[in-house]
Amino acid sequence: MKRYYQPEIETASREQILAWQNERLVKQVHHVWENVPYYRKKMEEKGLTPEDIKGVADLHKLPFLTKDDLREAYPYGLMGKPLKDCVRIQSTSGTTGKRVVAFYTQKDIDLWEDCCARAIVAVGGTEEDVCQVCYGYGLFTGGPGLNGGSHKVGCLTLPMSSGNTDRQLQFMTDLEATIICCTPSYAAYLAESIHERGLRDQIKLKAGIFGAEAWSEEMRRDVEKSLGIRAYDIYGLTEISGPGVAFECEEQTGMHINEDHFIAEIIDPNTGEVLPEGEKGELVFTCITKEAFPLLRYRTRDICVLSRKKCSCGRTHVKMSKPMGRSDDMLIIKGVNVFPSQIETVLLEQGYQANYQIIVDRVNNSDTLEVQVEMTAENFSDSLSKIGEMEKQLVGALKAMLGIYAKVKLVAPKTIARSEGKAVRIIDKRKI
Ligand code: DLL
Repeated sequence: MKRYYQPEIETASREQILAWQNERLVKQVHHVWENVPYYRKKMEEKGLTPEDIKGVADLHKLPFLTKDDLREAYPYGLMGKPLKDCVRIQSTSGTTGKRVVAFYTQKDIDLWEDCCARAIVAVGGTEEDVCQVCYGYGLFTGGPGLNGGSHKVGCLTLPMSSGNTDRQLQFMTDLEATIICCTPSYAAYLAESIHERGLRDQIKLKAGIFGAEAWSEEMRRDVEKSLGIRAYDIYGLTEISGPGVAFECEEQTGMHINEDHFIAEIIDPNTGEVLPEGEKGELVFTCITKEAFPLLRYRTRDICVLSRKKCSCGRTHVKMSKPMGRSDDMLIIKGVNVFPSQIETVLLEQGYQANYQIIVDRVNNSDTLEVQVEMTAENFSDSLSKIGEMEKQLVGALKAMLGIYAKVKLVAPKTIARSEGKAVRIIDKRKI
């Protein structure tokens, strides 16, 4: 059976990988210097010219990019190619103000799909497989990325997108899907629905590729057992391309980062200092092959550890651990990026004050979001029907902002505990 999609790259020697990185980084820095005035200015502010970057050893000299830069430069300020050379945009799941728009040339799409194809072959995918993609299609990168990867491998691709569980199960059974790609929480939900409907015997799945949100080893074992599959992690972010920046192999002990396209560093989130291998910190990526959206030293805010321990699968690319948290306050709920500031904006717009608490939990492997908000002296009511109406209005406004359902519970003024230090606004009860 084919073990690698691009064996010469995936099992290249460390020297070869470093040689690629050195050469591509130098070229990329020149590309960015010449085509992205926003970043050139940042380099100039540090007194740097492209000649100062001779290889990976000089990477630490370059300035960081953050989500704030992306917002400031929105929408076109970080493009490395004119619009006429771009063929696609994708965007993050966060909404209003927090949206990130990433641009792709045809070559960018091609290399991104290669990364997703590597992930599919790593879980045993071949042209004999039927690959059911139930990540969202559209602006979200999950569906389009894995769809492209599945085509490249030659699987029969079922472009299902997310939701509509009945239809998912019908195609899964009728067309005998063997690989499923979705968020881990949706996988758990599908598993539950399969058992409820007594369909377990009709399921031919052998592997799942689950990512876009944090999930635990316990959840892996649960899903593997209930679906009779092996469950693999996949990582990525819109800014850097989408799914497939890193993917798990048969060893299931971390995700290989596609180092021929992305150089990974781990930094101390407080000082920005690069940490030695094996230490936990914030993951930073430099894209060395992307043309249209060539981010250098992009701070992901994901906290993890890198390891170069030899992997039994034969791949030589560095492995990242599952992200262990974030260095900002972004929550990922049902795969959707949610910033507490978005919730606060809605509450204030709707005439409430910033006395609220966000409670996130995971019930039956599915995320739940509840917002408890104090009524104000002005809008206080003790009529249950009036409170019900006010809650319903907030649910609608939150849905419009976040794109997901949040349960709203209005409470009497002055009942949410005040804090003397930083307000405790988020209670995340999920055990991940
Ligand atoms: O979630 C891309 C993706 C799609 C990855 C499908 C995997 C599968 P964004 O919406 O831009 O892109 O969100 C990126 O999601 O910075 C992490 O915090 C989180 N994330 C992504 N994959 C994982 C994972 C897609 N496997 C943000 N485990 C990232 C934990 C993940 N967190």
